[in-house]
Amino acid sequence: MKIVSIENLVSGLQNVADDDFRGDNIYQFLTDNPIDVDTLSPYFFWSKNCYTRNLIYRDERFELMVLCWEKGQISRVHDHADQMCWMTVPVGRLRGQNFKIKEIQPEKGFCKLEQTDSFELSDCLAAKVELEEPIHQILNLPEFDQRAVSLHIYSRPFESCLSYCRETDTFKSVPLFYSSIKGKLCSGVVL
Ligand code: 2CO
Ligand code: FE2
Repeated sequence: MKIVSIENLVSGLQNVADDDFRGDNIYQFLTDNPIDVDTLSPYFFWSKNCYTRNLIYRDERFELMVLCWEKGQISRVHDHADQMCWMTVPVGRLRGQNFKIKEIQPEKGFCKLEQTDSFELSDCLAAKVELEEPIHQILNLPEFDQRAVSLHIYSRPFESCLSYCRETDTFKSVPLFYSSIKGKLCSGVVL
């Protein structure tokens, strides 16, 4: 199968009509356009502390970024602020775990979650975070024993999301930050 440079992936996405920028269309686009990892590597930054979020392209309609996961790094349990999300994993493997809400009292910041399905991503397989069940966690499990890189498209871009703590059954809005933008480390970011 052909592999596609990040430049061509971005221009392909820019050319998608507004009405088509949703669900299965972008999923299929990612499936049909596996990324040439060499063209992504200028955006790779690794940190001992947390997975890094590296912005490649952003406009009003979507943002595209790569996340770099050291062995064992995991995301928070979180949502995507009601925005659509598609992802692929061109390097390594990642486990996704979905959750559903069992009980919620928003005014108290209380939310009890229950695990639902899990999925595994590798080899440029595409996945979407479902709007109907948007709470999830992504894990580069220690047993995978390798770094991983994931490519994410969010539409529209969002700068905060809800983060859920399973120990205390609480949730709150948290800000999201880029580690790098267009291949340059953001100021104040320590790797
Ligand atoms: N949504 C998380 C983030 O943008 C990564 S988990 O995969 O969706 O930081
Ligand atoms: Fe996520």
